[in-house]
Amino acid sequence: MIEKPGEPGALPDVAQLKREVAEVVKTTPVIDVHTHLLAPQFGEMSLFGIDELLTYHYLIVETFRSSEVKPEQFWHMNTAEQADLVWKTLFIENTPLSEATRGVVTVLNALGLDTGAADLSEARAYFRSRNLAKHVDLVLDLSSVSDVVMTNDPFNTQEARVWEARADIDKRFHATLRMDRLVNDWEHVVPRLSQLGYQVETRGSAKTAAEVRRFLGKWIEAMKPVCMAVSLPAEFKFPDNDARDWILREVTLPTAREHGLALALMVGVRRGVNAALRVAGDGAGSADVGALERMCAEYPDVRFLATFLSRENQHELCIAARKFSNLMPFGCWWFLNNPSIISEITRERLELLGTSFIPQHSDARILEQLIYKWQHSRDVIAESLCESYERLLHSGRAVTRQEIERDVTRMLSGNFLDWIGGLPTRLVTGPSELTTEKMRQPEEPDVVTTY
Ligand code: RAT
Ligand code: ZN
Repeated sequence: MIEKPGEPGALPDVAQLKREVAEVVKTTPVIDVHTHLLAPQFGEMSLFGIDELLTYHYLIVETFRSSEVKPEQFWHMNTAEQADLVWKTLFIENTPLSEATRGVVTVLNALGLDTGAADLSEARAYFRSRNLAKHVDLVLDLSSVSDVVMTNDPFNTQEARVWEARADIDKRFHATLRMDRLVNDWEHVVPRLSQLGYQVETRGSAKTAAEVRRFLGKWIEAMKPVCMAVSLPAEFKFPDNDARDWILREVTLPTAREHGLALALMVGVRRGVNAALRVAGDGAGSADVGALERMCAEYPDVRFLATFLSRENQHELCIAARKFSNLMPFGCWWFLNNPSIISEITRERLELLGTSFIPQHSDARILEQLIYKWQHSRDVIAESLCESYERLLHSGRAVTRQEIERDVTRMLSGNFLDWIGGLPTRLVTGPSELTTEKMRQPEEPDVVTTY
């Protein structure tokens, strides 16, 4: 039943509406649909603590801007030395005003640590004293994150060992089968697949495509991913006449179909703009949203999640989503994950799409980042949503607390659950089918993922 101003449950008072919206957005559990976190069972790949927080690549670039240290010097330091330098440069010698620096302050504050400490000794002692399992519970609780979607590269040998061992991975952590190497680095992937025993050749053939699909099928069986994902360059075209187009058409999209997996496209990255900065050296570029529209039109039976890195592409993405019901916009990605831009994008999406989008993901790489990324984003999402409810009120329709809860739940978890058809269960069973591949995994060199 639609509540009118004055009817029971309706919230015609703006101050009260603001309080209710803020509370609902703050406390509604979220499924974090794209992170680089790994469950504790992944051992040292599962990052947490002050040294990792401070050596986040977003902060490394900011340190270069405010200190004399050159990238080569920085990369020669150990993690603790790097963290000390970042702390001194960005938090003591400068005021932590940027989004990434403020994030560290939010985290320290939430954990009851000194946000203006002269050095890192107190914070280091705190994290050393933590039991990881309990710490994960605390962080998920403080961030109201119910489920974390990881990024899993099937070519990462270190990670592969955990999947092969069929470890009992924390059920709140879900896999994404990341396709970047296959889709964007086909030439280097071919020798690797051959080494693993797949009959593939650089010049795509039906046999090669079938073999790569067989490879992905095994990983899907092992990881039970919630979806597949790939980042694409700003110049991405579809259709195109290159290896990427072939892989997408013959491998990725048929795999999405066969396994009923949604495909997340993250478009607009320019990798290695300044290669000396390593993981911190990527940039952004405006992309062609038309390429995504053409893919949605050609593959109406595949569900796409999409995010663009350039601010300029956001409006077109909303319009594309209005045209294709197999397209779900998600998140304010990477360089867009700042309050001013989240606010703009969320308001634009609400105006064009109602609640039929996923407003945010964290992209967290270090566990405690969940605290700040979600706290900061929720504040802005609440403001944007409240603005929409206020306009609606002004037009003559007051909302109820139940409606607010329904809307927020839809955006923070419902849309994603619908899209992926529910969260899969990873059953820990007998020996993995991947064991045969394990025998062939080269011991050296390890492929360490940067995705
Ligand atoms: O936001 C990030 O941390 C980036 O480095 C990327 O990893 C990006 O999110 C990606 O998934 O490619
Ligand atoms: Zn990411």
